Amino acid sequence: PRSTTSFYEQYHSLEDIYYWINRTAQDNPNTIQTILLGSSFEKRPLYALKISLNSENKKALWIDCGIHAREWISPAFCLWFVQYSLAFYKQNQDITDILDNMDVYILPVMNPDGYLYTWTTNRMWRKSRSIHPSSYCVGVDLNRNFDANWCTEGASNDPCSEIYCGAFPESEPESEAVANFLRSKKDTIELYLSIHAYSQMLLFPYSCTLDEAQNHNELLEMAQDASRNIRRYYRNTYKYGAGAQTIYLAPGGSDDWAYNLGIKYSFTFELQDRGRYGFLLPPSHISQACNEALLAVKTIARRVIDK
Ligand code: ING
Ligand code: ZN
Repeated sequence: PRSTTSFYEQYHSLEDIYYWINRTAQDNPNTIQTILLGSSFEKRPLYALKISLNSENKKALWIDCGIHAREWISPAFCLWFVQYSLAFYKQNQDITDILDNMDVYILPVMNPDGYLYTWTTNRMWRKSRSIHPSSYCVGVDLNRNFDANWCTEGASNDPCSEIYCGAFPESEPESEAVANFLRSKKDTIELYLSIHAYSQMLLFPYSCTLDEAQNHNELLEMAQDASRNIRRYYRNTYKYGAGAQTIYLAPGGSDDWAYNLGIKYSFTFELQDRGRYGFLLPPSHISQACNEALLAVKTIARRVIDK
């Protein structure tokens, strides 16, 4: 890579990401706080960063990345977002308005055990790395492990499946830690975002049923607005819609669960690309992929703030 390629235009090992989390918090003591949410099955810490530029903030935005191990662009986006927030506060109007009106919680890697496994052993691993008493197969699909029509059509109760739902809702320490934190903050968090890849879609509840969410039209307008902005500024196409209607029935997802908890603005973003490289998106594409997602965050957060 050329020497001008920045840290944020590369993928990073789990060890580097932990180092980055520490360093970022240390370097920004007045604005960034680390929060230990819990630990993974293999006992790695689950750290979230809280960006707080105004102590009287009432609203909050939550963004989680790396729920699925092989979707490397997702943790890259969480790092990108934190860096952009620190660098462009008071420089860019949109991020300034977000940070003046919301605390932001960022979980860079929800599935650290799986992420590490994709760096060492199997690049295409999706699930967590928990072991099950009754099977030789490893891991749970953390995005099927939340309590939203858990383990119905679109998930599997076979531990060997890529969409294994786990033994019961929140059976996994990673999903339990996130659910516990969101429950404890549910009155302040107004916008929930979960970052995945790939396929370029802006999805919202429901994925666990074909029924429409109560504020479906409002969510649709927000996603449509974000998709239009991406098309205008980056000449790229993002589909949008309710998950079950747009891709497939998928029960137990985090966005549906957060929505049912009472977070009425809840989205799952599927970042680049549409299949050319798939999960193996080259580092040279990180910048545009993250800028597109950032524009979607700005567009949707603006509408939540203006409520
Ligand atoms: N896609 C998501 C998945 O877990 C999804 C789609 C979104 C499911 C929201 C449930 C809720 O299958 C990827 N790429 O992981
Ligand atoms: Zn995913």
